[in-house]
Parts: sequence; C-alpha cells; structure tokens
Amino acid sequence: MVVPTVHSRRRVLSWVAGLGGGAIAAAPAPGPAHRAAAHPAAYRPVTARPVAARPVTARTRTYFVAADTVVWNYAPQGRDLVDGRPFDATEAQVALPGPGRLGPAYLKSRYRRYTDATFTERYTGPDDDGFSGILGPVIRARVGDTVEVVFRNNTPYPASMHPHGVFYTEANEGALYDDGSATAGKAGDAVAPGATFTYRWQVPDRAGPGPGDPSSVVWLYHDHSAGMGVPGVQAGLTGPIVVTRADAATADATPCDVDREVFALFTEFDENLSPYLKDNIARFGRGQTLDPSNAAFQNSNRKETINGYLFGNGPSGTTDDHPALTLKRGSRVRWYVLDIGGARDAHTPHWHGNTVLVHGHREDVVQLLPATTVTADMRPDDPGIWLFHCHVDEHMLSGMSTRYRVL
Ligand SMILES: [Cu+2]
Repeated sequence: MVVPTVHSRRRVLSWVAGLGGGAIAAAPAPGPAHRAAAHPAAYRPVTARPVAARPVTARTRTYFVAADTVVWNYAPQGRDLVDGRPFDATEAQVALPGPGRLGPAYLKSRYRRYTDATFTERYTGPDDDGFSGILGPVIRARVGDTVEVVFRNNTPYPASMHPHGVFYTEANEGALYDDGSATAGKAGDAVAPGATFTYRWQVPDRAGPGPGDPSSVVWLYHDHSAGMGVPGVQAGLTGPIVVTRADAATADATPCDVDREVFALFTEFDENLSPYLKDNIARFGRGQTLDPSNAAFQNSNRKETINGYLFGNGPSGTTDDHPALTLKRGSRVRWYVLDIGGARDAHTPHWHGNTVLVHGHREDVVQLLPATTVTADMRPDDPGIWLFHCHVDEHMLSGMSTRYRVL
C-alpha cells in the first residue's frame, strides 16, 4: 500500500482505515489518526511497521514448484569465456569430456515453477532472466503474506523444500529428522517420487528486512529430505526466497525501489555426492570403466560454479562478446549473493569495475559461507565488460568466474 500524497482528507482517512484504525478514522480525535489527517506527509509508514497494522496487504501467494530431473551442462559454450579461448588442459578436467572423466553434462535435479497444479506448463516470468542458471524459482512475499508451495517431486529420489527465515510448523519444515512429529506430520519432510505436498510458510516481520537491511532480503530454500545428508542439494535443489517490506513492495512483492534484481549462487557442486552418480557414469561415461573412488575422477566431478556455470559460460546467447548478464549504467541493481555446500564453500564474490553497498558499507568483495546470503545494492557507473568472480584462488581458477556488462 502506498501512502497517499494528495492530501485529500477522504483519501487519508481511507488510508488510515486500511491500517486497521478504521474506528478512529471515522471520528478524528487526538492521536495518531488525527495527526495523520492533519500532517499526512509527516506520518509516512516507517520500516518496522507491525504486520498486524496492515491487514489489507496480506495475501496468500501460491507457487507450483516441481523437482525435475534434467540434463545440466556446466559449460554449454564449450570454451573459457572469461579468457576468451579454448579450455586449457587443466580446465578441461572439469569442463570437457575426456579419459577417466565424464565431462560438462550431468543428470541433475532442479526446482522449476509451473503455472498450476497439473504441472504441465512451465511458468516463465520476469525473474527468468537466464543468468540465474540452475537456481530454483524466486519465491516472493511481502511481510505479512503467507506462502503456499504446491510441491511435486518428479525425480526418482525423495525430495523436499526446506525454507530459511520464514515461519513454519514442524509439518511444513521440509526437513527429515527426529523432531518428535507423528508420522502424519512427516509427509513434507521427504516427499516420495511422484508425490505432491503443499507447504505453508508465514512471513512475519522477523522474516523480512531488519532495521539495517534494504527494502528486501533473501533467504535460501533447499532439499533437506535426507536428514543431515546432502545429496539433493548436490544434485541441484536450491533456490531463493525474497521477502520485501510491505511498504516498499509492488503487487507482485518485488521491491519498488530497485530496477533490477540479480541472483548469484556460489557453490561447488560435488557430483560425487549426487544421487545420480551411477546414472551419470552410465549415461555420460562413454563406455569407460570409471572408479568412483579414483581421486582424479572425483576431482573432475567437483564443479566450482556461479549459478551452475563454469568459466563465464551461461544460458543460450552467451558468447565471447556477450556476457551472460547486462546491466544498465545508472540503474539500481540489487544483487542477492548466495552460498550453499561444504567446507570448500567459503567464497568471496568480487565485482570488477563497480562497487556495492552492504549494510551501509561500501565493498567490492563480500564474504560468504555455506547457507549464508548477502544482499548488495549496486548503482553501476562504469561501462564495460567486467569480471565477477570468487576471489579464492582455487575457486576462480577452477571455473568460479564470469563476466557482466555495463551499458
Ligand atoms: Cu570461492
């Protein structure tokens, strides 16, 4: 809801009524409503307005999300687009097929959004910019909303959606462990292949931006169906939740004070831990006898990626001259930088050419550990094609690098 800027008494009163102060607004009296009527400009909502005060904004947002099995290519362009040349021998170990290894393509699981409960038609919207790669669909909410996710598991392995940040009951946690729940409360903890489960997550104040946050914050969701095991995440099951302050959100819950949102997941996908490992050997091994305990084979299966891509590769249309991401000079860009994985997933994303604002500090490198996120605002002012890479040497040399263009 937007505060009226036209100081019509009637509009101001209707706005106050919308805040839950209807009775007061009907008969103006000393107090907040009276002040609102007399000085609406001085009474703009502040960032920490309680959810209960804005019942008109609360909505249930329903998402239809499936876990699907796909063939994912970590390097679809087949060359090092960061350096603009064919892969060298070292890079080829993770990016090209060869003796003793699989190559760039693997069976993986992805969260994908559909238009309805028939799960026949894929949903595409403004968030599907290609750059997000393997990330699941953006689950959006305004503070005060309820999120409902109708989840279908189309993979051959158990799967779930476990959210961070939002409010959930045990039955809606999407995580399998001994939480004291009766069997009936465990249906969503590990959704069987072919089964469907509906999660309901509330989005109270504590799931939204805090006093030092910008108008929106990002959380992860991911598979948690194997207890403390990680096969589903390594298979590719993770995605973002964006919660926007109620007074800063458009109807579709995007923040109204930014022009562009960009998602960047820094993670090593370890295909040795994927439930598809045997399937991948059978499908992409080209008849070789491959020993899963062989160290060189294992190393070739560890992919240092940004959004599931290596060495600046990206969605269709990415070329040497055309990076996967283009930003407009002077625009307000919000980066949601994400991390998930293991001990090797300490990452330091670094933007060349431009800086970002994080919690009031100016940075061009931010720090991530597994399952942490950073929301960083950029106002690109420097045209060109720029590197965006993890600054951990071993990671950037192994593929955790890409480029973005500022026009
Ligand atoms: Cu790194």
